[in-house]
Amino acid sequence: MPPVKLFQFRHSPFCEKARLLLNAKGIPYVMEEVTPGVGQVDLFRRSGQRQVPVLQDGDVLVAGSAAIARHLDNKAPEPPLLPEDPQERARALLWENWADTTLAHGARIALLQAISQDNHLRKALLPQATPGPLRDVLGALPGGMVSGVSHLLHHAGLQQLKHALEQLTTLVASGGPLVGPQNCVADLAVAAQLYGLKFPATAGTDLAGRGVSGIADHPLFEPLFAWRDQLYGAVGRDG
Ligand SMILES: N[C@@H](CCC(=O)N[C@@H](CS)C(=O)NCC(=O)O)C(=O)O
Repeated sequence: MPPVKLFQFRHSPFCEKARLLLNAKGIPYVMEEVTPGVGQVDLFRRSGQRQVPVLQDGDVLVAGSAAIARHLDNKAPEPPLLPEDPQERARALLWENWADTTLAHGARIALLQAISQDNHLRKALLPQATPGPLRDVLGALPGGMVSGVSHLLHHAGLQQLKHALEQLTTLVASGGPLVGPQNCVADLAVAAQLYGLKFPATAGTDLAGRGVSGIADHPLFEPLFAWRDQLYGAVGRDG
């Protein structure tokens, strides 16, 4: 049986989520980097949609990180990504949905702004095949500048993100999982969306430890990123 294949953008948080899920399951996988634009046309032909991550498991193609999580639980029930207890399960699914939508949106805005202000971050991220958010940055950065207006537009979103991160930091202070069993999909989905806020070691030496200033380097959020790094260790994604 050939290993499963993950079609991905290296620095996409949703692809990081898929990689964390595969790691948590202990399922070996190979990665295929999708070229933004042209590669997505090919992906559309195969999967009927143009976004990554897409998982190929034999003849089956699964698009989207949540669908991938459900697929992996069906494929290999142990260890479960979702709790068995119906109420815990519902909680985990709500957490996953929040991470994939609200947290993802806030983190994306924060990273876009950080990239516009941080030369090193821009250089480290842009030479690679550019993931979705970064393609947007290219469009939004005529001459490498972001207008004052877009800063104002993003301000409320950034504040909301910081508030959410404060609550998360409080919740993980005990070191335990957010919901259910260890390495539950809720925790993995949240951890994945922290990717660009403070890049983990898996992002490579150019990026590791960097991220959004005011978040990556703020002592208030240290326990949150320590929790994230511990989770990476627990699923064996710390190299
Ligand atoms: N809901 C999807 C979101 C996936 C997503 O937003 N993927 C982005 C990369 S972070 C993408 O493929 N963007 C390219 C595009 O939209 O054309 C999931 O959970 O996997």
